[in-house]
Amino acid sequence: MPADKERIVDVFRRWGYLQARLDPLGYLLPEHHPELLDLSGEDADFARGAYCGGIGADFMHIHHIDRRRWIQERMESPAPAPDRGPILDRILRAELLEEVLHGLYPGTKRYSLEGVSALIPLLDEILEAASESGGQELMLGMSHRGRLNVMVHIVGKSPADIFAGFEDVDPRSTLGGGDVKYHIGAAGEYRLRDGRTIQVQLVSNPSHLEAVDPVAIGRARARQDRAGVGGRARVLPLLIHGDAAFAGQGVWAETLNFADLNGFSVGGCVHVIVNNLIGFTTPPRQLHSARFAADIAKRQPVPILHVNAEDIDAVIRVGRIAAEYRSTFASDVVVDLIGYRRHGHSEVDDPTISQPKLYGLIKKHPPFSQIVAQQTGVDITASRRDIRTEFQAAQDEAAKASERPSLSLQPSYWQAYAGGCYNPALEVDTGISADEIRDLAGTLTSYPADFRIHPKVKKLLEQRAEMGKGTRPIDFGMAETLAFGSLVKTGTPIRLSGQDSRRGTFNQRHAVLVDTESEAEYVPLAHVGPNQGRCEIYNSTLSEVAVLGFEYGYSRDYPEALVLWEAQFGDFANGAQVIIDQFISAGEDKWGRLSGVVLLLPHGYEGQGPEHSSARIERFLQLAAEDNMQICQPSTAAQYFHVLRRQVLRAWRTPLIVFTPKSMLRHVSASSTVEELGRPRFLPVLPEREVENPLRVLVCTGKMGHELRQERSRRGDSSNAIVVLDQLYPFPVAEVRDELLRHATAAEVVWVQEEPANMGALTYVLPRLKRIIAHRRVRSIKRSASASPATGSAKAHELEQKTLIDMAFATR
Ligand SMILES: Cc1ncc(C[n+]2csc(CCOP(=O)(O)OP(=O)(O)O)c2C)c(N)n1
Repeated sequence: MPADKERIVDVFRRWGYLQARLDPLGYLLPEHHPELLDLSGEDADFARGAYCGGIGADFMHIHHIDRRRWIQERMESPAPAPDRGPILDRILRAELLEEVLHGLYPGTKRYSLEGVSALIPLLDEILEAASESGGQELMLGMSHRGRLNVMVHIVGKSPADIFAGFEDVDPRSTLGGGDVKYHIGAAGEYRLRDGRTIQVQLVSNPSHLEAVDPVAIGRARARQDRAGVGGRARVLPLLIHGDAAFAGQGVWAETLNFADLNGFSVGGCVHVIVNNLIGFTTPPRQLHSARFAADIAKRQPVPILHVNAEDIDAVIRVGRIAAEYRSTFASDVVVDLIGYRRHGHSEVDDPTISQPKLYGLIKKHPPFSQIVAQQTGVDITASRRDIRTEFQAAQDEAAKASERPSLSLQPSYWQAYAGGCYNPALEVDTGISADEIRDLAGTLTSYPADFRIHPKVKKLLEQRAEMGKGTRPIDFGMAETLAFGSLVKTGTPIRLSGQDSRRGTFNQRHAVLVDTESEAEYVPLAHVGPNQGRCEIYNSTLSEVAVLGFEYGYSRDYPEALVLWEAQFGDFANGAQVIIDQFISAGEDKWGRLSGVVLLLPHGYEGQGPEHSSARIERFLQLAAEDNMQICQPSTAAQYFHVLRRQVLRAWRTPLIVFTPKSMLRHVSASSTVEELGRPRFLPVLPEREVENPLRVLVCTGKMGHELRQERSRRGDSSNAIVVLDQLYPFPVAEVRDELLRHATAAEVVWVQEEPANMGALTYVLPRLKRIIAHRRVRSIKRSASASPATGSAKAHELEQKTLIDMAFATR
């Protein structure tokens, strides 16, 4: 291109999208950028044609010159005209599905796609293009808007299955459980033009907008890992967003940050914003500071392709560019499909109250199918009638159904695993022999001869080697590496991520050794045996919600693996509360979908202040019902070892919440022997071993048990038995009863916790203890109820802790 032309076209490459004709209703007016206005002549006309039509390509922020050139080339060459006939049929079907539902079920929410029905042909084109570069599976995450339509036209569900949701057949089958029809996940097959198929997974989704993003990406990564070489091309992740949610919800931006990270990348995700230029009743100028909701994607070198949802040729062209860009550069790409919303937010909502002018305009605006029919000169009367009849028949079929249809089968890799209530028959032995420990310890504490090890790490590995030989007590760090090592050795894959997890926040893990001169890495866990499972331990981004969402998603498609997320301190886990509440706690109840994800949450009152003390045991206990999770606080290294191995060796798949120690990590009283790791199983209750015929039984969990024992021996006391609950949920009723009955001389049972009265396990444990031992007095020792979990003063903490322990030993 001559230099002069290049200069002119370059201005359009940079700013042309601001003058593109993007909004079918003309609300989003072209912005008159002064640099563009001044340009005229043949070259400017050419560039204007390329960059100011129905596509607004915003890509000049991408610093990779090859990627910019690739887009330029696409935008500046003529695009082949698509065959509009079949496209019209797809738009007509999408719109008629909504119309028929509207007529049959007035006053029912369905979150219609009308106004952005071009989504269906857009997805068609993305899938066609993705399949041409090896795509065989689609992992699709989306919220409510157009979801039912996508289920029929992309996931391949029968319309009768969708109508059954409106008929609400078989309500007894979901009493207290299940989910609304526009949140439930589905699996199906998408048929390509040449008859081949793409397997589609539509991820179950809560109402919480964008929360599904990291879950879908984690699921995609798991399926890509399962597929092995070529997995990134094989599994296409695609997220559909609302414009308001895209601009407003941080979880999306946190998820985008995974794009190029070794442990989290999925080789690019195609994002589609179904942009109806409104969020419920709120217009764009109140929803985002930038001109476009999509602008937040510019935080990374990701192209944003705005497209007018009523320019069908442009929509098809954008679909192809997006899919090909993803496969060429393994990059994310955003398609901003700009249309409108024909009805209220849901169909029971009146939009004329907040947007009277806009909705006056929309009422007069013809459906997109009519516009395309006119453009193509096709009479759609007969097709309309035939498609309506087809949908009507589907409704008849649904009305007669007696059973709620299942929208997806679990993939075959779930066959060996069970959810539901705890079943003791699924228990397996988790101990390993002293020989195995010695062998593993040898491998896990060695490194290549020329590896320049850090002196502190060298010492730690030497100590671990002694632990393996039984000449030194085994601490938590060693117990964990032995658990991981023994599992990967027998083929179980392990995936752990969290902030600074490779070294460990408390300098306790050292899963990755770093050469002091070259910073080369060595992972002993990757060298335990010839046919070992993958052991992946990643430092995560500084996010809770996106990282936990990702790992939960990963666990959904990798039941054979031990998948763990570690919070830096358990206090930060509430940044991921939506994943805990909406997926981990309720996923099985709402969607029948299982996960064995493990949360490692450092917890304990050690004077480190309000945000480094409490993982909020009380919140997890409040969520616990129907055996939806296991909540444990292993108080010794051996208990930690067994609970980790139990989680994956047993066929029961339910999430595991582990409150992990901090100061106790290396504390000798929490350390274990080789024999304790060889014991068959995890013990939900650690019984009293020293005191006979006590006057009282102190019951507690975690670090408290060690502190109470220490104080007891300092006092030379023999009247208090100390019983430690290492599992809080499912509550080990039988074990607690046996232990309390064993101490029949004790007149009272005292629950002791370090958390304030409104926190910790108090309100959960007390009634259970009372129920078990109705005839004895049950009381509790705890900090006073408090708005903040812990004091900010280390000295105040010590005073409090001392008082607490004194009170525990005080007789009333
Ligand atoms: C995290 C969260 N906050 C609030 C809501 C309530 N809510 C449901 S839909 C909606 C508007 C969404 O607008 P947009 O993202 O543009 O999608 P649209 O419905 O317009 O397709 C809101 C605020 C929600 N579901 N999730």
